Amino acid sequence: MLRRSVVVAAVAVALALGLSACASAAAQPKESASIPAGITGVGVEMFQRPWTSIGTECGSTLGPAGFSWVLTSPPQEHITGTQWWTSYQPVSYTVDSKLGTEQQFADMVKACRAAGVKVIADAVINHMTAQGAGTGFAGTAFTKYAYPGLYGPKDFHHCTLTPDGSIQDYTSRAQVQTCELVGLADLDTASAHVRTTIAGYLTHLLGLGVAGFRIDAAKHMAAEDVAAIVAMLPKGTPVISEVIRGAEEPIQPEEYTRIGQVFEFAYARELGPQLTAGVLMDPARADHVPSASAVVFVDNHDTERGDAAVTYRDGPLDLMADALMLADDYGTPVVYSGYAFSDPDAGPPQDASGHVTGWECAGATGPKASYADGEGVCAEAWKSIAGMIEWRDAAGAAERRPGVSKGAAYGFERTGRAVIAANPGSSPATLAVPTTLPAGTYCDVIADGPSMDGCAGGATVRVSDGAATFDLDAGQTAAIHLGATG
Ligand code: ARE
Ligand code: CA
Repeated sequence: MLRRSVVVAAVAVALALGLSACASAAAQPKESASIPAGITGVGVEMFQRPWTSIGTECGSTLGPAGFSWVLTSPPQEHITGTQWWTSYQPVSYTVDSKLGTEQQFADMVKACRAAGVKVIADAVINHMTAQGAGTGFAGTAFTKYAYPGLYGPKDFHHCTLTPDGSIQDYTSRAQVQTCELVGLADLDTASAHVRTTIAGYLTHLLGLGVAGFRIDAAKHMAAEDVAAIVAMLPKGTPVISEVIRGAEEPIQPEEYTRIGQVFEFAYARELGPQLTAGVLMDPARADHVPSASAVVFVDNHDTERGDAAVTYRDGPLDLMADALMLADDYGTPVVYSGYAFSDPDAGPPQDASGHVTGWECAGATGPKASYADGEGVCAEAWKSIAGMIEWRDAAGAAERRPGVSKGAAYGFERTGRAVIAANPGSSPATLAVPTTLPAGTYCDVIADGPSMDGCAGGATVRVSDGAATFDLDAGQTAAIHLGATG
């Protein structure tokens, strides 16, 4: 008994330090020599979801579906207010927010780890509040530039490059990194005190069991500042920097890849418009970071309110985009799960105390034609996504072969392992995709979800004479792999 708990504790420590021996060895990139270790497997961003809800879903949904990691919204104390973006105005690093208490956060991490799901926390470390004065969600009184126990006025940049101190010109490196992002008090991340204080917060979260971090607004901190902070964490801690690629801008994601992974915004910008135009093509990836450095997504909490071509509002196209991303051989994919809204500022449902009440995903099996405001869009519970995670595992490291098209229908094979076909057009199409899969009857894991023994769900695709023949309705995606046959 004693021995077992010692082993469990040792494993827990190893996991907390990111030393897990079984951390997806198979998925390690070949070109890893100069690229830091990162997070692998399929992730899901669960935007504004309370800790108790994520903890429950790790056991009931994420683990069983094969998700490897979950990205949470920021866990630190923030300004009060009903908008979702209060999470991005830190008041203190106390882990007590509208999403839950520190105990609830720790319990979530434990439940997720027990289900084989790592937790990546969103780290808001470039700035504190824009709001001038007030009391934070956990009761901390503050004024802009003075946050008790953490920072005083000397710890901020106080930019004088623009009339109001806010960033106006993204082509100016100095403005982007030392002026205020939408008026948010900009930390002097070159200062030793600021770096140590931030590293202390992140170390605390690692102690609660998180595996790594999204670095919010990383573009707004010099890469050397981010590197110095990350260097204070255990070696190998995965970090994903948010550096939105902007065509004419001097600061590009490539500057941050020596620190860890980056979100590659160009990925969705290439894929999304193809779907809405109904013209799918093999990816060009002209301006992408190397695969091992890239975390890719169809949309996230900013782009679903901004320039994302495809979001939950697009129903089957949203699912198609997720499926094509999961079928790809580029990057680490993260599926997005949020809530429906008509007001872009609107927060998720909250109780009188401002705590997010969360939402039930039970019964969600696929995208809905329409959602009520505040209703959860539970992509993590869609059986097609679980089917595609199984498909991705079956595809493994197999090469992505050039695709074939007929009309709007497009498909490709991961050599000898798996085939996917999608029809973003407005009329039905039949597409034969060349494949080296053995002849036979395969189960469509998009229609029926994973592991349908003998294709019990009834949706099948025939492979014969070196081709998989897909009959696709308008908007339909179908996918087959070696491990699911009729
Ligand atoms: C809110 C209000 C503002 C108000 C401000 C202060 O919306 O009107 O001025 O509060 O009171 C989130 C929301 C913001 C919100 C903020 C603070 O999105 O609306 O402001 O929280 O509560 C740039 C950054 C990038 C950033 C995006 C939003 O480079 O890092 O802007 N994304 C992250 C998060 C956001 C979050 C923050 C950062 C701040 O994902 O959710 O803001 O913590 C070009 C450039 C991009 C630039 C983009 C938009 O594409 O290339 O770099 O992104 O324009 O300006
Ligand atoms: Ca900054």
